[in-house]
Amino acid sequence: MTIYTASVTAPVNIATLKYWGKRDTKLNLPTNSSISVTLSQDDLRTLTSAATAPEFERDTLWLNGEPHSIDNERTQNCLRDLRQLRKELESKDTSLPTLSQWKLHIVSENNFPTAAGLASSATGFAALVSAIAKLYQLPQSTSEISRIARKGSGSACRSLFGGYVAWEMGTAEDGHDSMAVQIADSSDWPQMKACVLVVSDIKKDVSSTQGMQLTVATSELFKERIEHVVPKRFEVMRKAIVEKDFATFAKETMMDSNSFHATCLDSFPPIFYMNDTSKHIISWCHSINQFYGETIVAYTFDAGPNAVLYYLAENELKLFAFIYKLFGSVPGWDKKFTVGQLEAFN
Ligand code: 2P0
Repeated sequence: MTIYTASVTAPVNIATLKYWGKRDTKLNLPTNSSISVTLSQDDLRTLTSAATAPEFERDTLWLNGEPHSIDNERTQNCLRDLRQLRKELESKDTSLPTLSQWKLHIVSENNFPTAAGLASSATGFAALVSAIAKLYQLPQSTSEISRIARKGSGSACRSLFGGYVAWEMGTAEDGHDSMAVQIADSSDWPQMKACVLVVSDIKKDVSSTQGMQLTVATSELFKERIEHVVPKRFEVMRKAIVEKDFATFAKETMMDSNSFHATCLDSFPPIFYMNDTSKHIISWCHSINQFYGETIVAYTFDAGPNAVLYYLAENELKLFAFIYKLFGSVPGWDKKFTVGQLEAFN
């Protein structure tokens, strides 16, 4: 039996300008563009292998050693799009094996705990889509493939690139212009580092999908955010990344985290993702910047209480002298990462 296989890894991305709100829940089309930083794959990643053969009887998926249903709409949408692209390739070159007609066996594994609030759906769908795109030898660009990953999970489209990444919301109803693009490579600003402060590894009680729909439906502040705040911030943050202007990047990152959590609080009933420890971390970051008389650290929080800090390598000792003094140094609660490169999946 001939089995065709391909393996890829997909890295974690942490948004500095948050995706929060969908204008189309089926296609995962966002209400605003977002920006993220991709962490190094040496640290956090999903490894996915895809295999196909004419003898395979059904599509199967194994996640972290457990069989997992593939019958959900999001996964089916991704598989359908990928098979369609492969089919187009096969119809142009009839000597190609007909992989588009065969079933897939997919095995996926994270090297970080799923519940730690580190966007496992993003890396999961990014790796799944990239692995199959590689298996099918699709000629499409990474941005084009990111459109398919987006249908699996919105933030997944950003994990197809390394370095500094924008997800452009697009305006088309069919979502063909809603995809990820790279703003800068990790080598363009290699001094940037990130640290995750694990405040809690308990799974969040309001999922991102539920939370963002509640915000869209009930928050007045949200309208102001998507119409006026984010479009301006997107341009300022992109420029700060290109110009390696840490003070501006940090200020916009912190303000955007606060803006996103403010819209959560403004939802009805309100959504609380941060806890008291998260709020202490915010206060202390401002105190640290004030103490040094310059911005050396930025915080950001996703849909959970864990903090991600961004800082430049040259300030690591300055920052952690404070962090350990304030919060102690329990082994493993602070995890430091570099910004990651990513090889093209094809
Ligand atoms: C982000 N988050 O930009 C924001 C910030 C959480 C807070 O993307 O429904 O898991 O799969 O499209 O991508 C989490 O949302 O939501 C998220 P779906 P997703 O990273």
